[in-house]
Amino acid sequence: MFNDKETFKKVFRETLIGKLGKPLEEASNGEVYNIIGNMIRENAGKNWAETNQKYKNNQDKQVYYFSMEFLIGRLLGNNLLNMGVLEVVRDGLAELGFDLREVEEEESDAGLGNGGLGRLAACFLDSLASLQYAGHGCGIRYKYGLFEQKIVDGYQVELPDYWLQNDNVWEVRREDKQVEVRFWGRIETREENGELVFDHKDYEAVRAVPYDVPIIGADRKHVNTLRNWSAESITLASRMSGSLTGSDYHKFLEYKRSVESISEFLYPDDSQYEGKLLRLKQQYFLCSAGLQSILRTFSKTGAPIESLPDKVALHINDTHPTLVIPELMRILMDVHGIGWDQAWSMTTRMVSYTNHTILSEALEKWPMGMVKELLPRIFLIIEEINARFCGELMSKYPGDQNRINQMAIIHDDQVRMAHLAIVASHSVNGVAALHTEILQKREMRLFNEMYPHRFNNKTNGITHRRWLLHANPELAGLINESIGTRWIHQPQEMIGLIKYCEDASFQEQVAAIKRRNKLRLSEYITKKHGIQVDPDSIFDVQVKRLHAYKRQLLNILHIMHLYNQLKDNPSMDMVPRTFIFGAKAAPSYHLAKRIIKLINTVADVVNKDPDIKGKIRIFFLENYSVSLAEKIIPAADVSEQISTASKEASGTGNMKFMMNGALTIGTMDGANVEMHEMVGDNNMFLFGLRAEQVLDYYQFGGYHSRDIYNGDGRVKEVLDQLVTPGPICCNTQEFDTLYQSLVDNNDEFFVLKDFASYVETHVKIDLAYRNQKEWLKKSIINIGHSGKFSSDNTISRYATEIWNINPVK
Ligand code: GL9
Repeated sequence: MFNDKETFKKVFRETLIGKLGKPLEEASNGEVYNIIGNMIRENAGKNWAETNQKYKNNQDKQVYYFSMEFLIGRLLGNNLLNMGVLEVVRDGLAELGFDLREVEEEESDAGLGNGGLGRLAACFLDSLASLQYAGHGCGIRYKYGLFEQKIVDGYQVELPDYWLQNDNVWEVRREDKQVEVRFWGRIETREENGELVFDHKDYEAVRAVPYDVPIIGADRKHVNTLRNWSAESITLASRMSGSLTGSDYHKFLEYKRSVESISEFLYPDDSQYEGKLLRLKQQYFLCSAGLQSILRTFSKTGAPIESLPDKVALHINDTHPTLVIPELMRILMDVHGIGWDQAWSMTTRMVSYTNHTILSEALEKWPMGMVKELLPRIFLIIEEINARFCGELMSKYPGDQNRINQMAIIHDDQVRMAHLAIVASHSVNGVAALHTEILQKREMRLFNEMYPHRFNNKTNGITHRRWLLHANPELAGLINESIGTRWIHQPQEMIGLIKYCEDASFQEQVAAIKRRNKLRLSEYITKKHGIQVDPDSIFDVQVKRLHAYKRQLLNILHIMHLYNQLKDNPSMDMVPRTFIFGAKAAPSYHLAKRIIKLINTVADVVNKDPDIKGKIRIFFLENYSVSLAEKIIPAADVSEQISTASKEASGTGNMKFMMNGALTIGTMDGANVEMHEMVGDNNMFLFGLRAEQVLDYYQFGGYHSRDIYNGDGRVKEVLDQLVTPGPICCNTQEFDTLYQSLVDNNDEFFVLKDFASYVETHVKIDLAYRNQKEWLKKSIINIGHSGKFSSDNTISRYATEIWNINPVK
């Protein structure tokens, strides 16, 4: 391993020449990326093997985090950081004439996730490895990740994300670890020694081949595994016995195509359930392959199967991998011959479940017939779990059929995955205090009554290694200079920064770093949009998935209002603002796509208007992704966290902005509530309805958005601009649906209701920014408190309170 610059240069040069057969000077950034990536993976290989050996010897309990999404992003920078060689490589490369930042740009993002849920899984993997827990990821190796977004004439266009084009240096194909997953067919039962035996006949076999990615923890010693499964066909020969005919061959090709489609692409829906057969196949494929491989590893230890719950914890990230439950029951009973009661006891001791949303449209409910046909044995097991559970309900609440209907796992010919997950887990957690409270008091009240000890909160977190040390190295450096480096391992020690919040020289340095980050982002924007950006303006940022509840619409309506004010009074006194958006909309989510078009339309009008003298600029940055987030967030002054209260389960972007010194304008929603608890009214800009109020409106009515439209001239003006010919509405009916959703359909997300207080709060931001000393003080206070949101903190709690695992010695 190269621990100093000179050794690195020597090894790098030799490897490069050896592999490429040409001198260093002729290497491209892409080739440099490839060489370094391979060097790092090979170097990590030794520690990877040692970590696995350690697990084997100690027989530590291991946790497997099942998730349909791991939004990893790029790995080179973070792996260099965690290997402790980031500076060595950066400086060494510079001396050889390469810029590490540019080299990093050569890596394609592993976009195997939609947004917060998938990114959380990736942050958790980093923390598990860094805190030296035996914790692994279990996912799918999608050939295409989340679509690439292009903006054409203001509209979103989706392109396939073929991220594996220039092969992936981080993964290792492990054919020796493949397993078989079975679909379709029928179940025959027979008796053997007085026991019922279930034979799966006429099934279709799919080969699951794992690709392992090393997850390198901080200080490089500990290396866990993210095991992503790929679906492949079994060979023609093993499928067809006897002689082949032409039609066999065609059938085989058909089969091969259908099998490979299982790991072909990631469903691009954000918090939206789509009852597609292929999605159900993906879910079972993940659960079955993952579990089989876990059990195989366990069997090699020679320990009795009954001790499995002491050695393995299984976590399901939302309901997507809920089939882990019946699949584990199947393996325990049908393969290991364990009886129902014991299998059930083992399963419930092993499985825990995180809920990530209360949006009803996200609830997974699979049609009974579909489950029964695709997964006949699994369906029988779910039916039995349901029957037993309903029996329990009947004896606990005799005669209360209504309650039983509400709680049943199978009802109305649908399998309710959340109910199955709750019933079979020993722990159910929400992702922020408010969200957990809503689950317990409202959404899952009946289950909470039945299992009061099962529910708990684990507020989300983010890895400060990627989101501060790597994304904002200058700020990290300043923190080191002021409070030392202990915070890197104990992020809560960032609280020590508070004592510098009024220190003039510290403030100046924070400001200078922010300005350099803003300049860097400005260059990026100017390159993409051909428009100059004022680095002294307030960078006001909303980046996240596009969703009605996240209210990008509120943001753009406010900007339209500001613009109207400036048109009326061009000399209006305001600090110039640069509004930055980034958001992907699910391809079939028409309303969300209209909002993107509106933002781009307003941007076009405003950015071209000389009257307003550049006081407002608006940019919609296309293809928001992990790597783009790493450029945007360190440059933000204002973080927009403006969801309808009660709707954003936690948010994690809010935490990343806070950690990078942006001030939040937000509602009392998700983790914003906990941010507010820490920093107080003075250091955050809160506005709008509270969750209680929103939920009461939903329950009891009493909100009439049309009254606000008629009563507030500002609201009327901007809404009319959406639908009457003018600069925004160019004789089309493009924005009619947006208008209708707000006025005719009573504004489900309270955009108009919160408009006035949002406008007012933005005025407060404008005033606050003018006092730079006060602003910087607030910013430093936010940074200081943000250590609490490190995923290291979150993961320690999962480890002790849910999984019962300890760091490996
Ligand atoms: C989400 C919630 O909406 C977020 O508030 C939360 O922070 C994350 C992680 O817990 O989970 N649930 C959900 O379905 N998504 C979330 O972001 N959506 C996507 O991941 C696209």
